[in-house]
Amino acid sequence: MASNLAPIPELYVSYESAQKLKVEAGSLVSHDLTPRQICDLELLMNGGFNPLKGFLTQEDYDSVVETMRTKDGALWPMPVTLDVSEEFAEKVELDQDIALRDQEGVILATMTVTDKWVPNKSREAEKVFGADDSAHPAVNYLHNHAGKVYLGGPVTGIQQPVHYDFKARRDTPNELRAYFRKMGWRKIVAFQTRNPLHRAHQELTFRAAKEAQANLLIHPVVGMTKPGDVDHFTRVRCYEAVLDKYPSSTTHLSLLNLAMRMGGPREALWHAIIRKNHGLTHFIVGRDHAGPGKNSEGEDFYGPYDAQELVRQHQEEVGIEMVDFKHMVYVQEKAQYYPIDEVPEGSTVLNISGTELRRRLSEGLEIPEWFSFPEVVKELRRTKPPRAKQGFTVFFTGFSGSGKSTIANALMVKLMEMGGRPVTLLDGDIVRKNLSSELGFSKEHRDLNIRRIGYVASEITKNGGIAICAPIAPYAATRRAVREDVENFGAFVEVHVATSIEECERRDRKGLYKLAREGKIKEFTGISDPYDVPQTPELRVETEGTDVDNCAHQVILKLEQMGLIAG
Ligand code: PPS
Repeated sequence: MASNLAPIPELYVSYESAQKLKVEAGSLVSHDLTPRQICDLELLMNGGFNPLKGFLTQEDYDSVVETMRTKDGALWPMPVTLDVSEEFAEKVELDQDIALRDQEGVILATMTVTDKWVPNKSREAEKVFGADDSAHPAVNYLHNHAGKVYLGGPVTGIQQPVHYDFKARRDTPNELRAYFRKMGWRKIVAFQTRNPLHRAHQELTFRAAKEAQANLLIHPVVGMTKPGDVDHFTRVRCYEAVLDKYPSSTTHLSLLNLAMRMGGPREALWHAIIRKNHGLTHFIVGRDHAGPGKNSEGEDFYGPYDAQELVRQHQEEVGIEMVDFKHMVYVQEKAQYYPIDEVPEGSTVLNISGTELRRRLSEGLEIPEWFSFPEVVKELRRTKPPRAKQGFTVFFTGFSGSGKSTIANALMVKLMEMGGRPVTLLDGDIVRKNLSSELGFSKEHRDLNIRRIGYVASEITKNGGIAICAPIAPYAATRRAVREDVENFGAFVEVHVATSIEECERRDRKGLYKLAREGKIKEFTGISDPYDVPQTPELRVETEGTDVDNCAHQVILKLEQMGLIAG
Protein backbone atom coordinates (compact mmCIF):
# COMPACT_ATOMS: atom_id res chain seq x y z
CA MET A 1 0.00 0.00 0.00
CA ALA A 2 1.55 3.32 -1.06
CA SER A 3 0.29 6.64 0.10
CA ASN A 4 -1.81 9.06 -1.88
CA LEU A 5 -0.21 12.25 -0.67
CA ALA A 6 -2.57 14.74 -2.33
CA PRO A 7 -3.79 17.39 0.12
CA ILE A 8 -6.92 16.57 2.13
CA PRO A 9 -9.73 19.06 2.81
CA GLU A 10 -9.40 21.45 5.73
CA LEU A 11 -12.15 23.56 7.30
CA TYR A 12 -10.18 26.84 7.23
CA VAL A 13 -11.36 29.80 5.21
CA SER A 14 -8.91 32.06 3.35
CA TYR A 15 -6.86 34.62 5.28
CA GLU A 16 -9.04 37.52 4.02
CA SER A 17 -12.29 35.76 4.92
CA ALA A 18 -10.86 34.86 8.31
CA GLN A 19 -10.08 38.53 9.04
CA LYS A 20 -13.62 39.49 8.10
CA LEU A 21 -15.14 36.65 10.11
CA LYS A 22 -13.11 37.61 13.17
CA VAL A 23 -14.66 41.06 13.17
CA GLU A 24 -18.19 39.81 12.49
CA ALA A 25 -17.85 37.16 15.19
CA GLY A 26 -17.48 39.93 17.76
CA SER A 27 -21.27 40.05 18.02
CA LEU A 28 -21.79 36.28 18.29
CA VAL A 29 -22.46 34.32 21.44
CA SER A 30 -19.08 32.87 22.48
CA HIS A 31 -18.22 29.47 23.82
CA ASP A 32 -14.92 29.15 25.68
CA LEU A 33 -13.54 25.78 24.63
CA THR A 34 -12.24 23.31 27.18
CA PRO A 35 -8.69 21.94 26.69
CA ARG A 36 -10.16 18.74 25.23
CA GLN A 37 -12.43 20.64 22.84
CA ILE A 38 -9.48 22.72 21.63
CA CYS A 39 -7.66 19.51 20.70
CA ASP A 40 -10.75 18.18 18.91
CA LEU A 41 -11.30 21.46 17.08
CA GLU A 42 -7.70 21.61 15.88
CA LEU A 43 -7.97 18.17 14.31
CA LEU A 44 -11.40 18.93 12.87
CA MET A 45 -10.12 22.10 11.22
CA ASN A 46 -6.85 20.72 9.87
CA GLY A 47 -8.37 17.56 8.38
CA GLY A 48 -7.04 15.17 11.02
CA PHE A 49 -10.67 14.16 11.65
CA ASN A 50 -11.59 14.00 7.96
CA PRO A 51 -14.39 13.32 6.85
CA LEU A 52 -16.01 15.18 9.79
CA LYS A 53 -16.93 18.76 8.96
CA GLY A 54 -17.88 19.83 12.44
CA PHE A 55 -18.97 18.59 15.86
CA LEU A 56 -21.31 15.62 15.46
CA THR A 57 -25.01 16.28 14.90
CA GLN A 58 -27.49 14.28 16.94
CA GLU A 59 -28.15 11.80 14.10
CA ASP A 60 -24.44 11.32 13.47
CA TYR A 61 -23.77 10.99 17.18
CA ASP A 62 -26.45 8.31 17.63
CA SER A 63 -25.14 6.46 14.62
CA VAL A 64 -21.48 6.72 15.73
CA VAL A 65 -22.35 5.53 19.24
CA GLU A 66 -24.40 2.58 17.97
CA THR A 67 -22.59 1.55 14.76
CA MET A 68 -19.20 3.34 14.62
CA ARG A 69 -20.40 5.07 11.44
CA THR A 70 -21.86 8.47 10.65
CA LYS A 71 -25.38 8.44 9.25
CA ASP A 72 -23.85 8.59 5.76
CA GLY A 73 -21.96 5.38 6.46
CA ALA A 74 -18.45 6.80 6.96
CA LEU A 75 -16.43 4.75 9.44
CA TRP A 76 -16.03 6.89 12.58
CA PRO A 77 -15.69 5.14 15.94
CA MET A 78 -15.39 8.03 18.41
CA PRO A 79 -17.98 10.69 19.28
CA VAL A 80 -16.50 14.15 18.71
CA THR A 81 -19.05 16.32 20.46
CA LEU A 82 -19.29 19.87 21.74
CA ASP A 83 -20.51 19.57 25.31
CA VAL A 84 -21.77 22.75 26.98
CA SER A 85 -23.57 23.70 30.19
CA GLU A 86 -27.37 23.94 30.32
CA GLU A 87 -27.09 27.70 30.92
CA PHE A 88 -25.01 28.15 27.77
CA ALA A 89 -27.31 25.89 25.73
CA GLU A 90 -30.28 28.06 26.70
CA LYS A 91 -28.61 31.06 25.09
CA VAL A 92 -28.33 29.30 21.72
CA GLU A 93 -31.11 28.86 19.14
CA LEU A 94 -30.94 26.35 16.31
CA ASP A 95 -29.27 27.65 13.13
CA GLN A 96 -27.50 30.32 15.15
CA ASP A 97 -23.77 30.88 14.60
CA ILE A 98 -21.58 30.84 17.69
CA ALA A 99 -17.93 31.78 18.16
CA LEU A 100 -15.54 29.13 19.47
CA ARG A 101 -12.75 30.69 21.49
CA ASP A 102 -9.68 29.39 23.29
CA GLN A 103 -9.17 29.92 27.00
CA GLU A 104 -7.66 33.36 26.45
CA GLY A 105 -10.62 34.45 24.35
CA VAL A 106 -8.93 34.14 20.95
CA ILE A 107 -11.47 33.19 18.31
CA LEU A 108 -10.57 29.97 16.52
CA ALA A 109 -13.73 29.13 14.60
CA THR A 110 -17.42 29.70 14.22
CA MET A 111 -20.01 26.98 14.28
CA THR A 112 -23.56 26.92 12.98
CA VAL A 113 -25.55 25.11 15.64
CA THR A 114 -27.88 22.76 13.79
CA ASP A 115 -28.49 20.40 16.72
CA LYS A 116 -28.87 20.69 20.46
CA TRP A 117 -29.70 17.72 22.66
CA VAL A 118 -29.23 16.11 26.03
CA PRO A 119 -27.27 12.90 25.42
CA ASN A 120 -27.75 9.65 27.24
CA LYS A 121 -24.28 9.54 28.71
CA SER A 122 -24.68 6.08 30.22
CA ARG A 123 -25.49 4.68 26.80
CA GLU A 124 -22.46 6.51 25.34
CA ALA A 125 -20.28 5.03 28.07
CA GLU A 126 -21.61 1.50 27.55
CA LYS A 127 -21.46 1.50 23.76
CA VAL A 128 -18.28 3.48 23.14
CA PHE A 129 -16.13 2.59 26.13
CA GLY A 130 -17.66 -0.78 26.96
CA ALA A 131 -18.92 0.01 30.48
CA ASP A 132 -20.59 2.79 32.43
CA ASP A 133 -17.78 2.67 34.97
CA SER A 134 -16.17 5.88 36.20
CA ALA A 135 -12.85 4.08 36.70
CA HIS A 136 -12.55 4.60 32.94
CA PRO A 137 -11.01 8.06 32.41
CA ALA A 138 -13.31 8.91 29.49
CA VAL A 139 -16.42 7.77 31.37
CA ASN A 140 -15.33 9.80 34.35
CA TYR A 141 -14.83 12.77 32.03
CA LEU A 142 -18.24 12.20 30.48
CA HIS A 143 -20.11 12.15 33.78
CA ASN A 144 -18.05 14.52 35.90
CA HIS A 145 -16.49 17.07 33.54
CA ALA A 146 -18.44 17.25 30.27
CA GLY A 147 -21.42 19.60 30.06
CA LYS A 148 -24.97 18.21 30.10
CA VAL A 149 -25.93 19.36 26.61
CA TYR A 150 -24.31 18.63 23.25
CA LEU A 151 -24.29 21.09 20.35
CA GLY A 152 -23.66 19.89 16.81
CA GLY A 153 -23.06 21.55 13.47
CA PRO A 154 -20.52 22.52 10.83
CA VAL A 155 -17.39 24.42 11.80
CA THR A 156 -15.74 27.24 9.86
CA GLY A 157 -12.05 27.43 10.74
CA ILE A 158 -10.51 30.85 11.34
CA GLN A 159 -7.14 30.02 12.82
CA GLN A 160 -5.20 27.17 14.43
CA PRO A 161 -4.95 27.05 18.20
CA VAL A 162 -1.75 28.77 19.26
CA HIS A 163 1.05 26.57 20.60
CA TYR A 164 4.11 28.13 22.14
CA ASP A 165 5.95 24.85 22.66
CA PHE A 166 7.74 22.70 20.08
CA LYS A 167 6.24 24.67 17.16
CA ALA A 168 8.62 23.16 14.62
CA ARG A 169 7.63 19.64 15.63
CA ARG A 170 3.89 20.09 15.10
CA ASP A 171 2.49 19.26 11.67
CA THR A 172 -0.98 19.37 10.20
CA PRO A 173 -1.97 16.41 8.01
CA ASN A 174 -1.21 18.46 4.90
CA GLU A 175 2.16 19.58 6.24
CA LEU A 176 3.11 15.96 6.88
CA ARG A 177 1.85 14.94 3.46
CA ALA A 178 3.96 17.67 1.89
CA TYR A 179 6.99 16.56 3.91
CA PHE A 180 6.58 12.95 2.77
CA ARG A 181 6.20 14.12 -0.84
CA LYS A 182 9.31 16.25 -0.56
CA MET A 183 11.30 13.39 0.94
CA GLY A 184 9.98 10.92 -1.64
CA TRP A 185 8.58 8.69 1.11
CA ARG A 186 5.82 6.48 -0.29
CA LYS A 187 5.43 4.01 2.54
CA ILE A 188 5.46 5.29 6.07
CA VAL A 189 4.82 3.43 9.32
CA ALA A 190 3.31 5.44 12.17
CA PHE A 191 4.14 4.73 15.79
CA GLN A 192 1.57 6.14 18.20
CA THR A 193 2.74 6.67 21.75
CA ARG A 194 1.97 8.47 25.01
CA ASN A 195 5.05 7.18 26.83
CA PRO A 196 8.76 7.88 26.69
CA LEU A 197 10.61 5.60 24.28
CA HIS A 198 13.21 3.17 25.55
CA ARG A 199 15.54 0.85 23.66
CA ALA A 200 12.87 -1.85 23.09
CA HIS A 201 10.60 0.73 21.43
CA GLN A 202 13.41 1.98 19.25
CA GLU A 203 14.16 -1.61 18.21
CA LEU A 204 10.57 -2.54 17.51
CA THR A 205 9.76 0.58 15.54
CA PHE A 206 12.89 0.32 13.44
CA ARG A 207 12.19 -3.36 12.80
CA ALA A 208 8.55 -2.64 11.88
CA ALA A 209 9.66 -0.04 9.34
CA LYS A 210 12.34 -2.34 7.91
CA GLU A 211 9.89 -5.22 7.51
CA ALA A 212 7.37 -3.00 5.72
CA GLN A 213 10.26 -1.49 3.67
CA ALA A 214 8.98 1.83 4.82
CA ASN A 215 10.08 4.99 6.58
CA LEU A 216 9.08 5.65 10.15
CA LEU A 217 7.06 8.41 11.77
CA ILE A 218 7.20 8.69 15.55
CA HIS A 219 3.79 10.29 16.15
CA PRO A 220 3.31 10.85 19.86
CA VAL A 221 0.18 12.35 21.36
CA VAL A 222 0.83 15.66 23.07
CA GLY A 223 -2.78 16.79 23.53
CA MET A 224 -4.35 14.90 26.40
CA THR A 225 -3.30 11.44 27.47
CA LYS A 226 -4.01 9.24 30.46
CA PRO A 227 -4.04 11.08 33.78
CA GLY A 228 -0.72 10.40 35.49
CA ASP A 229 1.32 10.05 32.28
CA VAL A 230 4.74 11.68 31.93
CA ASP A 231 4.06 15.27 30.79
CA HIS A 232 4.57 15.93 27.09
CA PHE A 233 7.38 18.48 27.61
CA THR A 234 9.55 15.80 29.17
CA ARG A 235 8.46 13.20 26.65
CA VAL A 236 9.28 15.36 23.65
CA ARG A 237 12.79 15.99 25.01
CA CYS A 238 13.11 12.19 25.37
CA TYR A 239 11.81 11.56 21.82
CA GLU A 240 14.29 14.05 20.45
CA ALA A 241 17.09 12.15 22.18
CA VAL A 242 15.90 8.83 20.70
CA LEU A 243 15.56 10.28 17.20
CA ASP A 244 19.36 10.38 16.94
CA LYS A 245 19.49 6.61 17.40
CA TYR A 246 17.81 5.84 14.06
CA PRO A 247 19.80 5.85 10.81
CA SER A 248 19.66 9.40 9.53
CA SER A 249 16.82 10.39 7.16
CA THR A 250 14.84 7.25 7.84
CA THR A 251 12.70 8.57 10.66
CA HIS A 252 10.70 11.67 11.42
CA LEU A 253 9.15 12.95 14.66
CA SER A 254 5.89 14.85 14.62
CA LEU A 255 3.60 15.79 17.51
CA LEU A 256 -0.12 15.10 17.41
CA ASN A 257 -2.39 17.37 19.42
CA LEU A 258 -5.00 14.69 20.01
CA ALA A 259 -7.08 14.37 23.17
CA MET A 260 -7.05 10.63 23.81
CA ARG A 261 -10.06 8.93 25.40
CA MET A 262 -8.24 5.70 26.32
CA GLY A 263 -11.01 3.92 24.43
CA GLY A 264 -9.11 0.70 23.56
CA PRO A 265 -10.39 -0.92 20.33
CA ARG A 266 -12.52 2.00 19.15
CA GLU A 267 -9.70 4.38 19.94
CA ALA A 268 -7.19 2.26 18.01
CA LEU A 269 -9.41 2.38 14.95
CA TRP A 270 -9.82 6.13 15.41
CA HIS A 271 -6.03 6.48 15.62
CA ALA A 272 -5.69 4.52 12.36
CA ILE A 273 -8.13 6.85 10.57
CA ILE A 274 -6.31 9.91 11.94
CA ARG A 275 -2.97 8.47 10.72
CA LYS A 276 -4.45 7.75 7.30
CA ASN A 277 -5.46 11.41 7.17
CA HIS A 278 -1.86 12.36 7.97
CA GLY A 279 -0.64 10.49 4.89
CA LEU A 280 0.58 7.30 6.59
CA THR A 281 0.36 3.87 5.01
CA HIS A 282 1.09 1.62 7.99
CA PHE A 283 0.17 1.81 11.64
CA ILE A 284 1.65 -0.09 14.56
CA VAL A 285 -0.98 -1.40 16.99
CA GLY A 286 0.18 -3.04 20.18
CA ARG A 287 -1.19 -5.17 22.93
CA ASP A 288 -3.91 -3.28 24.83
CA HIS A 289 -3.61 -0.21 22.56
CA ALA A 290 -4.97 2.93 24.28
CA GLY A 291 -5.99 0.80 27.26
CA PRO A 292 -7.50 2.66 30.23
CA GLY A 293 -6.18 0.35 32.97
CA LYS A 294 -8.38 -1.59 35.37
CA ASN A 295 -12.11 -1.17 35.93
CA SER A 296 -13.68 -0.71 39.37
CA GLU A 297 -13.64 -4.50 39.84
CA GLY A 298 -9.89 -4.57 39.20
CA GLU A 299 -10.28 -6.20 35.79
CA ASP A 300 -9.13 -5.02 32.35
CA PHE A 301 -11.71 -3.09 30.37
CA TYR A 302 -10.72 -4.75 27.10
CA GLY A 303 -9.08 -7.95 25.96
CA PRO A 304 -5.37 -7.53 25.14
CA TYR A 305 -5.87 -8.07 21.40
CA ASP A 306 -9.34 -6.50 20.91
CA ALA A 307 -7.78 -3.33 19.47
CA GLN A 308 -5.66 -5.22 16.96
CA GLU A 309 -8.66 -7.27 15.90
CA LEU A 310 -10.88 -4.26 15.29
CA VAL A 311 -8.21 -2.41 13.30
CA ARG A 312 -7.44 -5.52 11.26
CA GLN A 313 -11.14 -5.89 10.39
CA HIS A 314 -11.31 -2.35 9.03
CA GLN A 315 -7.82 -1.74 7.68
CA GLU A 316 -8.81 -2.07 4.02
CA GLU A 317 -11.70 0.31 4.34
CA VAL A 318 -9.51 2.84 6.16
CA GLY A 319 -6.68 2.37 3.68
CA ILE A 320 -3.92 1.81 6.21
CA GLU A 321 -2.14 -1.45 6.97
CA MET A 322 -1.91 -2.58 10.55
CA VAL A 323 1.52 -3.65 11.74
CA ASP A 324 1.74 -5.94 14.73
CA PHE A 325 3.68 -4.52 17.65
CA LYS A 326 6.46 -6.99 18.43
CA HIS A 327 7.24 -7.44 22.10
CA MET A 328 11.03 -7.01 22.21
CA VAL A 329 13.20 -8.35 25.01
CA TYR A 330 16.90 -8.07 25.74
CA VAL A 331 18.95 -11.25 25.44
CA GLN A 332 21.87 -10.99 27.81
CA GLU A 333 24.26 -13.44 26.11
CA LYS A 334 23.79 -11.79 22.71
CA ALA A 335 23.71 -8.27 24.14
CA GLN A 336 20.87 -7.38 21.80
CA TYR A 337 17.08 -7.21 21.48
CA TYR A 338 14.97 -10.02 20.03
CA PRO A 339 11.23 -10.38 19.47
CA ILE A 340 10.06 -12.52 22.37
CA ASP A 341 9.10 -15.39 20.05
CA GLU A 342 12.55 -15.48 18.41
CA VAL A 343 14.72 -15.66 21.52
CA PRO A 344 17.49 -18.31 21.09
CA GLU A 345 16.81 -21.29 23.32
CA GLY A 346 18.45 -21.38 26.71
CA SER A 347 19.37 -17.68 26.76
CA THR A 348 18.75 -15.19 29.54
CA VAL A 349 15.99 -12.71 28.84
CA LEU A 350 16.00 -9.36 30.61
CA ASN A 351 13.03 -7.05 30.79
CA ILE A 352 11.89 -4.17 32.97
CA SER A 353 8.14 -3.60 33.17
CA GLY A 354 6.57 -0.15 33.23
CA THR A 355 5.72 -0.62 36.90
CA GLU A 356 9.29 -1.63 37.71
CA LEU A 357 10.65 1.36 35.79
CA ARG A 358 8.38 3.73 37.73
CA ARG A 359 9.51 2.10 40.97
CA ARG A 360 13.17 2.55 40.09
CA LEU A 361 12.61 6.14 39.10
CA SER A 362 10.59 6.91 42.20
CA GLU A 363 13.14 5.32 44.49
CA GLY A 364 16.14 6.75 42.64
CA LEU A 365 17.45 3.27 41.74
CA GLU A 366 19.71 2.36 38.82
CA ILE A 367 18.20 2.01 35.34
CA PRO A 368 20.56 -0.09 33.22
CA GLU A 369 21.84 1.09 29.84
CA TRP A 370 20.56 -2.02 28.09
CA PHE A 371 17.06 -0.87 29.03
CA SER A 372 17.10 2.80 28.10
CA PHE A 373 19.28 5.53 26.68
CA PRO A 374 21.15 7.57 29.31
CA GLU A 375 19.78 10.82 27.80
CA VAL A 376 16.22 9.55 28.28
CA VAL A 377 16.82 8.43 31.84
CA LYS A 378 18.41 11.79 32.65
CA GLU A 379 15.35 13.66 31.36
CA LEU A 380 12.99 11.42 33.31
CA ARG A 381 14.97 11.85 36.52
CA ARG A 382 15.05 15.61 36.02
CA THR A 383 11.26 15.77 35.84
CA LYS A 384 10.48 13.14 38.41
CA PRO A 385 12.83 13.13 41.33
CA PRO A 386 12.46 10.18 43.70
CA ARG A 387 9.17 10.16 45.60
CA ALA A 388 10.82 11.22 48.84
CA LYS A 389 11.73 14.49 47.11
CA GLN A 390 8.46 15.12 45.31
CA GLY A 391 5.58 17.27 46.49
CA PHE A 392 2.43 15.65 47.89
CA THR A 393 -0.88 16.47 49.55
CA VAL A 394 -2.34 15.09 52.76
CA PHE A 395 -6.08 15.67 52.73
CA PHE A 396 -7.89 15.23 56.06
CA THR A 397 -11.66 14.89 55.97
CA GLY A 398 -14.17 14.41 58.77
CA PHE A 399 -16.89 16.10 60.81
CA SER A 400 -16.47 19.47 62.45
CA GLY A 401 -14.71 18.87 65.77
CA SER A 402 -13.43 15.46 64.69
CA GLY A 403 -9.85 16.50 65.38
CA LYS A 404 -8.73 17.22 61.80
CA SER A 405 -7.11 20.56 62.57
CA THR A 406 -5.32 19.33 65.67
CA ILE A 407 -3.86 16.29 63.90
CA ALA A 408 -3.02 18.41 60.84
CA ASN A 409 -1.14 20.90 63.01
CA ALA A 410 0.79 18.14 64.75
CA LEU A 411 1.63 16.60 61.38
CA MET A 412 2.81 19.93 60.03
CA VAL A 413 5.17 20.43 62.93
CA LYS A 414 6.58 16.91 62.63
CA LEU A 415 7.18 17.38 58.88
CA MET A 416 8.83 20.75 59.47
CA GLU A 417 11.05 19.18 62.07
CA MET A 418 12.20 16.68 59.43
CA GLY A 419 12.85 19.51 56.95
CA GLY A 420 13.60 19.21 53.24
CA ARG A 421 10.34 20.47 51.76
CA PRO A 422 8.17 23.52 52.49
CA VAL A 423 4.90 22.68 54.26
CA THR A 424 1.63 24.62 53.95
CA LEU A 425 -1.41 24.02 56.14
CA LEU A 426 -4.73 24.71 54.45
CA ASP A 427 -6.95 24.30 57.48
CA GLY A 428 -10.74 24.71 57.07
CA ASP A 429 -10.87 27.88 59.13
CA ILE A 430 -7.74 29.44 57.58
CA VAL A 431 -9.09 28.82 54.09
CA ARG A 432 -12.49 30.19 54.90
CA LYS A 433 -10.83 33.35 56.16
CA ASN A 434 -8.30 33.86 53.36
CA LEU A 435 -9.58 32.14 50.24
CA SER A 436 -13.32 31.61 50.67
CA SER A 437 -14.50 34.42 52.93
CA GLU A 438 -17.58 35.10 50.82
CA LEU A 439 -18.79 31.48 50.86
CA GLY A 440 -21.44 29.82 53.01
CA PHE A 441 -22.28 26.15 53.52
CA SER A 442 -24.62 25.27 50.64
CA LYS A 443 -23.50 22.32 48.52
CA GLU A 444 -22.44 24.69 45.77
CA HIS A 445 -20.37 26.84 48.13
CA ARG A 446 -18.78 23.87 49.89
CA ASP A 447 -17.79 22.46 46.50
CA LEU A 448 -16.28 25.77 45.46
CA ASN A 449 -14.39 25.95 48.73
CA ILE A 450 -12.96 22.45 48.34
CA ARG A 451 -12.05 22.98 44.67
CA ARG A 452 -10.13 26.11 45.66
CA ILE A 453 -8.27 24.13 48.32
CA GLY A 454 -7.60 21.45 45.72
CA TYR A 455 -6.25 23.99 43.27
CA VAL A 456 -3.85 25.50 45.79
CA ALA A 457 -2.79 22.03 47.01
CA SER A 458 -2.13 20.89 43.46
CA GLU A 459 0.05 23.95 42.81
CA ILE A 460 2.00 23.33 46.02
CA THR A 461 2.39 19.66 45.08
CA LYS A 462 3.50 20.55 41.56
CA ASN A 463 6.19 22.80 42.94
CA GLY A 464 7.60 20.18 45.27
CA GLY A 465 5.98 21.24 48.55
CA ILE A 466 3.74 19.48 51.04
CA ALA A 467 0.14 20.66 51.31
CA ILE A 468 -1.86 19.62 54.36
CA CYS A 469 -5.57 20.26 53.94
CA ALA A 470 -8.13 19.91 56.74
CA PRO A 471 -11.64 20.83 55.61
CA ILE A 472 -14.81 18.83 56.30
CA ALA A 473 -15.09 18.11 52.52
CA PRO A 474 -18.36 16.22 52.89
CA TYR A 475 -18.88 15.18 49.24
CA ALA A 476 -17.10 12.16 47.76
CA ALA A 477 -17.32 13.45 44.18
CA THR A 478 -15.62 16.71 45.11
CA ARG A 479 -12.88 14.91 47.03
CA ARG A 480 -12.35 12.75 43.98
CA ALA A 481 -12.04 15.82 41.75
CA VAL A 482 -9.42 17.26 44.10
CA ARG A 483 -7.58 13.94 44.07
CA GLU A 484 -7.46 14.10 40.29
CA ASP A 485 -6.14 17.67 40.34
CA VAL A 486 -3.38 16.77 42.77
CA GLU A 487 -2.46 13.41 41.27
CA ASN A 488 -1.44 15.18 38.07
CA PHE A 489 1.58 16.30 40.05
CA GLY A 490 2.16 14.03 43.02
CA ALA A 491 0.64 11.79 45.64
CA PHE A 492 -2.73 12.47 47.25
CA VAL A 493 -3.11 10.94 50.70
CA GLU A 494 -6.70 11.00 51.92
CA VAL A 495 -7.00 10.63 55.70
CA HIS A 496 -10.45 10.07 57.13
CA VAL A 497 -10.61 11.34 60.69
CA ALA A 498 -13.33 8.88 61.64
CA THR A 499 -14.61 10.41 64.90
CA SER A 500 -18.31 9.60 65.17
CA ILE A 501 -20.87 12.36 65.02
CA GLU A 502 -21.99 11.46 68.58
CA GLU A 503 -18.45 11.99 69.89
CA CYS A 504 -18.03 15.27 67.97
CA GLU A 505 -21.31 16.50 69.39
CA ARG A 506 -20.34 15.38 72.88
CA ARG A 507 -17.04 17.30 72.60
CA ASP A 508 -18.71 20.31 70.93
CA ARG A 509 -15.51 22.38 71.23
CA LYS A 510 -16.91 25.42 69.44
CA GLY A 511 -20.47 25.11 70.73
CA LEU A 512 -21.67 24.78 67.14
CA TYR A 513 -23.47 21.46 67.55
CA LYS A 514 -25.68 22.97 70.22
CA LEU A 515 -26.55 25.83 67.89
CA ALA A 516 -27.14 23.38 65.04
CA ARG A 517 -29.51 21.32 67.20
CA GLU A 518 -31.38 24.48 68.10
CA GLY A 519 -31.69 25.24 64.39
CA LYS A 520 -29.60 28.38 64.77
CA ILE A 521 -27.01 27.07 62.27
CA LYS A 522 -28.56 25.58 59.15
CA GLU A 523 -27.05 22.86 56.91
CA PHE A 524 -24.72 21.64 59.63
CA THR A 525 -22.70 18.61 58.52
CA GLY A 526 -23.79 15.43 60.28
CA ILE A 527 -26.81 17.12 61.87
CA SER A 528 -28.76 18.66 59.03
CA ASP A 529 -26.42 18.16 56.08
CA PRO A 530 -24.89 14.99 54.55
CA TYR A 531 -21.39 13.56 54.86
CA ASP A 532 -20.22 10.86 52.41
CA VAL A 533 -17.97 8.56 54.42
CA PRO A 534 -14.75 7.92 52.40
CA GLN A 535 -14.84 4.35 51.09
CA THR A 536 -11.16 3.83 50.32
CA PRO A 537 -9.06 6.53 52.00
CA GLU A 538 -5.32 5.91 52.18
CA LEU A 539 -5.72 6.02 55.98
CA ARG A 540 -8.51 6.08 58.52
CA VAL A 541 -7.69 7.33 62.01
CA GLU A 542 -9.82 6.78 65.07
CA THR A 543 -9.46 9.59 67.58
CA GLU A 544 -11.59 8.14 70.36
CA GLY A 545 -9.13 6.77 72.90
CA THR A 546 -6.06 7.74 70.85
CA ASP A 547 -4.04 10.89 71.51
CA VAL A 548 -3.23 13.46 68.83
CA ASP A 549 0.45 12.63 68.78
CA ASN A 550 -0.32 9.02 68.00
CA CYS A 551 -2.79 9.96 65.23
CA ALA A 552 -0.18 12.22 63.60
CA HIS A 553 2.36 9.42 63.95
CA GLN A 554 0.04 7.05 62.07
CA VAL A 555 0.02 9.53 59.20
CA ILE A 556 3.82 9.77 59.27
CA LEU A 557 4.05 5.97 59.10
CA LYS A 558 1.69 5.94 56.13
CA LEU A 559 3.80 8.57 54.35
CA GLU A 560 6.92 6.51 55.01
CA GLN A 561 5.21 3.39 53.73
CA MET A 562 4.24 5.24 50.54
CA GLY A 563 7.84 6.35 50.07
CA LEU A 564 6.94 10.02 50.44
CA ILE A 565 9.29 10.60 53.32
CA ALA A 566 12.54 8.81 53.92
CA GLY A 567 12.21 6.15 56.64
S1 PPS B 1 -16.56 22.44 53.96
O1 PPS B 1 -17.87 21.74 54.00
O2 PPS B 1 -15.48 21.49 53.73
O3 PPS B 1 -16.58 23.52 52.97
O4 PPS B 1 -16.38 23.08 55.39
P1 PPS B 1 -15.06 23.79 55.97
O5 PPS B 1 -14.54 24.79 55.03
O6 PPS B 1 -14.11 22.76 56.45
O7 PPS B 1 -15.61 24.61 57.19
C1 PPS B 1 -16.05 23.96 58.28
C2 PPS B 1 -15.92 24.85 59.52
O8 PPS B 1 -16.93 25.86 59.47
C3 PPS B 1 -17.70 25.84 60.68
N1 PPS B 1 -19.11 25.76 60.26
C4 PPS B 1 -19.76 24.70 59.73
N2 PPS B 1 -19.38 23.42 59.53
C5 PPS B 1 -20.28 22.58 58.97
N3 PPS B 1 -21.53 22.94 58.60
C6 PPS B 1 -21.95 24.21 58.81
N4 PPS B 1 -23.19 24.56 58.43
C7 PPS B 1 -21.05 25.14 59.38
N5 PPS B 1 -21.14 26.46 59.69
C8 PPS B 1 -19.95 26.82 60.22
C9 PPS B 1 -17.19 24.72 61.53
O9 PPS B 1 -16.57 25.33 62.62
C10 PPS B 1 -16.15 23.99 60.71
O10 PPS B 1 -14.90 23.97 61.33
P2 PPS B 1 -14.11 22.64 61.77
O11 PPS B 1 -12.69 23.06 61.80
O12 PPS B 1 -14.36 21.56 60.72
O13 PPS B 1 -14.65 22.29 63.08
